[in-house]
Amino acid sequence: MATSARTILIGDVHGCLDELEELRRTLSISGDDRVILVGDLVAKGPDSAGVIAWARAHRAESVLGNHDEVLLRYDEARREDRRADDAPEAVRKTARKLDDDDWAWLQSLPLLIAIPDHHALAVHAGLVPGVPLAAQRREDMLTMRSIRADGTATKKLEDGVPWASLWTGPEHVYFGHDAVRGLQRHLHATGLDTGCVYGGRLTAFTLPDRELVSVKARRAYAEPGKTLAARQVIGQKKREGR
Ligand SMILES: [Mn+2]
Repeated sequence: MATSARTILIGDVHGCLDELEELRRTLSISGDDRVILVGDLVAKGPDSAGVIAWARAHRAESVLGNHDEVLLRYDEARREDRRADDAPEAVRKTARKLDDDDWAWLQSLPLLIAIPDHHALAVHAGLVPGVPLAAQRREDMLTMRSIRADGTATKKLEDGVPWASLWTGPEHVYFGHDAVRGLQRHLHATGLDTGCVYGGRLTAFTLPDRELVSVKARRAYAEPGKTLAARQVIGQKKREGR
């Protein structure tokens, strides 16, 4: 099977190294492929440092996710001798495992990656429809999920509609960050966070074939937030015909 010249986008990994490696084998990812992660490589899962090492070893690109940024801010505070002692133990634990090259790589992650061959963009959380790329706010790109009635971005799910449903292009946007909505396939935007770390799946989308490939989580590594937990109960009741 010819596997050259693919672009492969991968949803939020959150330290799920085993599943990432299984996805690599399933897709026969090689050095010819352009691999782009949509951010949140770290936190919540079993091997955050391992995922960073994997990305560097396979020359994968990634946009910055909000959890990747938490790690960077911790390191910054620590180096500037500001108060870093209130950081969660999980953040310190990952930080202890990273070397200088890992930190340099993390610091180099952009908010946005252009994929001109496919008229596409990758961003962690989203983009505000109607706002030029250069005027998008950093905070929105890292944390947004919905658009309110007044057109502004919010990280809250229920306070508006999915931003991706309003995005009109021209570039197709690939993103993560929203495990509650899970796989989202809109006309001009595709959401790839299928909650692997919560026991869901790790999902990839390939270009130009537009093939959706995912692997099942070995187990749930983290407790989902309230909204996701509630949706899972609803989903279970539906399956059981209640
Ligand atoms: Mn996120």
